[in-house]
Amino acid sequence: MSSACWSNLGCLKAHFLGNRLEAFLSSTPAGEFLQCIGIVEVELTASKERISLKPGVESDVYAYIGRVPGPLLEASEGDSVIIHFKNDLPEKTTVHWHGLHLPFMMDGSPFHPVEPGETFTYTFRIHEGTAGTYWYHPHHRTACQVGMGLYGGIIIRDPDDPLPDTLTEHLLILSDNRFDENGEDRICGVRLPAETRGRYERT
Ligand SMILES: [Cu+2]
Repeated sequence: MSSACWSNLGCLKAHFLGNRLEAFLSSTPAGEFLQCIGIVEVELTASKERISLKPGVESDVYAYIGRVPGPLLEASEGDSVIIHFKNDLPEKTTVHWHGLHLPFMMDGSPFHPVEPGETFTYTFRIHEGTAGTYWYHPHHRTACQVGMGLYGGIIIRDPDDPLPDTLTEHLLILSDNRFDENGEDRICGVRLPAETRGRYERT
């Protein structure tokens, strides 16, 4: 099995499974490819963008590589993951890898914010027994930044994935973006009613 993630670094991931490796090599420079075996290495930038989430209406959103939701991160148990993160937002942020077991420093907690204009490289290994579906999101002003569009899916696979290749997968991400009918932000830029404030600020 081989798959490419969203980076422009070239190939990102591959497994040695007979001649499928050769097929991958034929379209990718070998040197670049060999560096990536068992490694998922991607670039991820958070930035403010203006996009349409609803036909005919544009909103100022927070996006990962210009997308809401952010790109899907795929890895397998045993892989090493390297995320070159850049914060192009006008405020601090983090990337928290929700549900994955990894070192505290790499967990994108509120204790390790990435300042505007700064970069941080998240590195961690995917443990055995992790296969499943997860998501990533910030942990700085969490409700606001998630509500503005910062979230994306993660799929971790068992190297011996029992699902046949012929099966088509669809990942469904349901989100509760906070914009009004005119596309205006209704969570970050507004003062929330007192009765709801704690609920949002303490998440
Ligand atoms: Cu979370």
